[in-house]
Amino acid sequence: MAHRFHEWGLEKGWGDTAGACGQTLGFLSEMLQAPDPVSVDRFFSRVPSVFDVVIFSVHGYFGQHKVLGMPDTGGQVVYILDQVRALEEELLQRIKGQGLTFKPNILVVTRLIPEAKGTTCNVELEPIDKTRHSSILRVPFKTQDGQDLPHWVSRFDIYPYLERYAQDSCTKILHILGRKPDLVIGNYTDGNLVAYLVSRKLGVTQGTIAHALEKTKYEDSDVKWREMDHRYHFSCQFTADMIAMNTSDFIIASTYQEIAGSKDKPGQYESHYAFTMPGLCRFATGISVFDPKFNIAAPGADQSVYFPFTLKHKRLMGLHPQIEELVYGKEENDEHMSKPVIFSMARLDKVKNITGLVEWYGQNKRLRDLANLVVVGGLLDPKHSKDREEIEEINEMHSLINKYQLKGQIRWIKAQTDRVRNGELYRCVADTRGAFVQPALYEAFGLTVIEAMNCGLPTFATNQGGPAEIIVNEVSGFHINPLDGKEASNKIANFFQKCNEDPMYWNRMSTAGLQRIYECYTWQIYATKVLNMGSMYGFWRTLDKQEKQDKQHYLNMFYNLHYRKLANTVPKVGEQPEQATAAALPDRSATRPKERGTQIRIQRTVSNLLGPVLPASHLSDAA
Ligand code: UDP
Ligand code: LCN
Repeated sequence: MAHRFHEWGLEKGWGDTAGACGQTLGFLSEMLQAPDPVSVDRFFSRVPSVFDVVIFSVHGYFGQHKVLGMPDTGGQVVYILDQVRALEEELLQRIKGQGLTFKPNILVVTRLIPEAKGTTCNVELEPIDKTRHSSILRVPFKTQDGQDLPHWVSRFDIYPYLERYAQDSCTKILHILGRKPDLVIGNYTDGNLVAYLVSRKLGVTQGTIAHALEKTKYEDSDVKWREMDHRYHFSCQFTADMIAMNTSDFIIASTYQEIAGSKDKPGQYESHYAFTMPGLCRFATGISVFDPKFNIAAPGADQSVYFPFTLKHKRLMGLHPQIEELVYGKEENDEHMSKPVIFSMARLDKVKNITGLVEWYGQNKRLRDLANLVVVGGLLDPKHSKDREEIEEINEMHSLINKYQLKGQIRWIKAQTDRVRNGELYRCVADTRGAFVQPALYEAFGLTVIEAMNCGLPTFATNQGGPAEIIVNEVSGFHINPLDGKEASNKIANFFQKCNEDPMYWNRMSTAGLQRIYECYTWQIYATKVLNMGSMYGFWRTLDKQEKQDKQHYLNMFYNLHYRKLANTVPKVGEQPEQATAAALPDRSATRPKERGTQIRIQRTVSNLLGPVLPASHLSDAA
């Protein structure tokens, strides 16, 4: 059979049985006769074109254990590791179905951080748990004199290191794989810029995942870029995003609203269509959301970790004493323990609005009578944090807990890095017939939302961003408006009141949340879609060469003449901005009054740092 195929000019890979080969040929013929999205997708899902995949996720502490909740280390790590498992499984199935015997390879390339803070971020090559052919490859940033940069660098300050990083990574990847990868995928601005540089060098298909573009997270971040640049370096970031979006062969978004927004709010990508950074540049047609490179593949949650609280035989009873201590503290108090728990967990960034939730709770007496509040996030002592925003939020948490006298009604637990125990924590909250609240000012997707729903916990989540699409309001959970705390806290209070009147109401909401997850948010659905994209856009890239080349030349020029200068203005750790390149940024004198405002903010932070701190009993430092 293989011989006959060869005679006809067909290579191996049409199927593992005669029936499968016939079917693939049938799909080809259907696609040639009547190409529509379904037939094209069906045929390309059979084409053996993707075996080796490289995924760049550069910033934060990227590891498999003890990293979640560390600065810049959140959902993207979970997303990528879970994604790799699902992609490997799907690749293995496809290769087998194609009748081939190749082994796939997936490399997640991140930064090697010598000062790893008890994580494995100082290890160069680490196999990924629950996979056979996937590893994390860590490549260090280099200082100007060629030494490995020892410490973590904020995602906002990362730009001057990326070009050298891309070159070093490329060399390592080729060495490990022994060949070019078939597909390079970037994650977030830094990963996407590196993916652009590597795919340009190797001439391979480039995919883009943003996770959370920063532009829509901060009001007027484009127009006010100059005020914010010393802190966030948006001039660099937005430019890098524009380059990567445009060079990329395809873009993977988690939700529709990420691309095109809603009635009231522009989408993350949509906001990049036309914008101006005054005095720097104007994008007239940055990226069009009608470009066929846009796709939606929503992530899932690892269902071996996040499963319903009702599956008694799978519950991790051995963890319950630790979890009870986390949630209730050492001195147990019957009144405290009898109430349902409102639970929230996030990095302690401003945009996550955990402090907002504490304030809403503090101000709503009815809610305080109905339920207790447990929040997991950040560190408890500002002295232990190096993250600018986290320090401000820690101080704010302490001051709110004092201001609203929340002792006995709140537990603030520091970031929890053990995913398995976190899964059981969600379920223990469900045992109290509690609820999960995700109050972010803006959330790109919101993995905690689907984790909580997977565990059967009724969920209230922000109506700003992905959760508005994950949850069907009042059907599979509830939307809350993070800009109207009074309304949000009343909505939560109404829910608990209704549950008191009709205990089945809680069960109905729990089941409806689970149903929504099983229909739309699983990793298996995700992996199928992404590999189809790799195959289809990889093919398209070969057809579209001339047009693509012209655009690519323009973007390369934009990178060389514009982006590079901006990246050089970002101070490297322990260095001042370069004199010569500071001129790349226009005159800052126009923003002086705002800079005075910044100084005032910094002074306030210092006085907060010196302010009173809460007695330790409300806080849990347990690891
Ligand atoms: N997470 C955690 N411990 C924490 C805070 C967060 O394990 O203290 C996990 C959380 O369970 C989720 C991820 O980190 O898997 C956060 O993802 P999400 O999409 O909610 O937000 P992101 O941090 O990516 O903005
Ligand atoms: C980053 C975020 O901010 C979250 O909203 C997403 O859920 C996460 O990445 C995974 O995509």
